[in-house]
Amino acid sequence: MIGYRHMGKPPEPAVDRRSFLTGAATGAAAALIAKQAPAVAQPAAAEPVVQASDGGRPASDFMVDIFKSLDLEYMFSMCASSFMGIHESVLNYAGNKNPQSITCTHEEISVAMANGYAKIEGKPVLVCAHATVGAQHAAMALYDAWCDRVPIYLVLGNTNDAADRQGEVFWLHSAQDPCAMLREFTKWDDNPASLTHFAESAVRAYKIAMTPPMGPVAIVVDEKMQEEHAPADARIPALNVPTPPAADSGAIAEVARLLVAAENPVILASRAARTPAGLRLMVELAETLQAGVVDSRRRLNFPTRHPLAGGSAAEADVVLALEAGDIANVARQARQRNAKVISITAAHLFQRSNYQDFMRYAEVDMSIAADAEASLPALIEEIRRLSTDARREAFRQRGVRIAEANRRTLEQARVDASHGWDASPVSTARLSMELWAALRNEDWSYVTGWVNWPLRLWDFTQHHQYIGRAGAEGVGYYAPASVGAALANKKHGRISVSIQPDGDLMVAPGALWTAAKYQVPLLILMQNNRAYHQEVMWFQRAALMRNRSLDLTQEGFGLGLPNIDFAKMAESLGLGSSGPISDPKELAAAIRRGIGVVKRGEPYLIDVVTQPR
Ligand SMILES: Cc1ncc(C[n+]2csc(CCOP(=O)(O)OP(=O)(O)O)c2C)c(N)n1
Repeated sequence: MIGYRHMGKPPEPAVDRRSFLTGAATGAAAALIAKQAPAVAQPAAAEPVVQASDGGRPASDFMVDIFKSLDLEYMFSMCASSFMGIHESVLNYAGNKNPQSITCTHEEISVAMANGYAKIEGKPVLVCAHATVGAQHAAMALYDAWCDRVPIYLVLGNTNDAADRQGEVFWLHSAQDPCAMLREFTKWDDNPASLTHFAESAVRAYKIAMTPPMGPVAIVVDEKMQEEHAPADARIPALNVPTPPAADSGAIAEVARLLVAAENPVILASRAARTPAGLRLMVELAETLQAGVVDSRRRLNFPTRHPLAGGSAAEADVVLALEAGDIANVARQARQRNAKVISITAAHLFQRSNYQDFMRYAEVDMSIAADAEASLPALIEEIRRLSTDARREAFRQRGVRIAEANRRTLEQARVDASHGWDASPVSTARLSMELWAALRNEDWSYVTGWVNWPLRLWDFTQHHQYIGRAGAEGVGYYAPASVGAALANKKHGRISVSIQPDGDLMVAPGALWTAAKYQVPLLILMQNNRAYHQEVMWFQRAALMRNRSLDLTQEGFGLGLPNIDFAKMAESLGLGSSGPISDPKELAAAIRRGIGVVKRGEPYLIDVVTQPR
């Protein structure tokens, strides 16, 4: 098979449909293949297993029309014969636009990139992968998306019919039920038996992925079906994404009553703001009540420097938990002091058994199975309706107290950040603040990083400025997710930045090449601590508890000796780069240079050798 990258324009005369199916080529195509073919024995051409079409368009063109109707902007994939019909239609029928094919060097990268994209754009791209092997590579990134409620739209090519499998590799790469291994952490999957079935399932899959709680879906597309003839009257079903489920009016009235009467209500949020509108609603809710917001930031749920950003559930008399994850401890402690806990989450509407991201059972006082963001408008209105002048005055005084406490917390964070300011290797606080100094007047988006200084000290005000972490904390997420998010940010003209852990980048460094190839404007600052530091800490804890030597920290946990030269690595993958930088005084100039490159529309990597965290 010839690679499209090498082909440029399709050879003339093009491979005819029949010979394409049998593996034989004619004319210029045959010459080109002969020139490029590896000198290994090729399987004998099989008999045609699909009749040439009668002149109608290939079914995969129709499939691509479906993807267009779903407004899937990109197709992320590592190429494979099992979805070659679709891929060819994307390139030659759709003109490589909506979806545009983006080459990824690993299916885990395809899915993690789709994850980052979805968290910025609020919708999926098309991800195509080779059944069995592709699904296996994609699995961890899908699990990240599952735990993080991110819509991923995965299409797995497969040769369903044993009689169509042309040799050993087809058998190895096909399965009876390719989605089986993904089923525990996908919301829905299907293996359509006809084109009509495919059309319905493709639209249904989008609908299911986008209905809160959002999540990954997978559809198998039969390799042979892609080569069928699409009937002229083939119809694309109309998409109708359901309105997200909102809390009913009785529940809203009771929640509002409790919150208005509370002396010290606190709002907990983890994935409450699904959209920019959700962030605005969160601000409206907090300001209406003058209640503090504790944001565990699986998304940006609240502006980080808002006077009400912060608080403590441990002192609250009413806790309102909005898509808040693990609240079992909060609920138990609240129960002990007669405080009330209200939980609103769409998680109740869809759960599976084996992978237990639902965490400990929380004994809350009100459990509302609804999407938090969709429930906020009615809740805010009801709080306003119930608030008397006297209550509003009490809210105002509370707001002043909370703002003062949060101002002190911010001051403390500034003091904490100054420790080791001139240290070499560079402190992660210095790294973060040098980056912030260069960014603060730009339109920016912090697309990755688990260093928490930016969230403590930068002024995040907009939903797209932060996308949260890996849902399942799987190492290997950050680099590709940041590339996907930066690709989504590109058309908005935003500067995407990431603080990239070294261990994470080593899982999927191919993401850098994709960033370079498609000119993704992303500034990557390495948090190169030359170790899997999280696990170093676990090792130290284990050894200390056993009163044994700590000297082995570099064995199995270190990423130094040999030190990885990330600047050279980036350069070899097509990115501009600087470093390694160990002297903090060199940082500002390198960051300015990097931002200049990113503003030209290209990625840039600065290797910064840092303190562990
Ligand atoms: C796929 C996977 N394998 C192993 C782990 C265990 N683990 C958690 S953190 C970590 C180290 C990550 O190192 P790095 O990305 O360099 O960040 P650092 O801890 O050094 O800040 C590892 C290996 C994991 N979370 N995911």
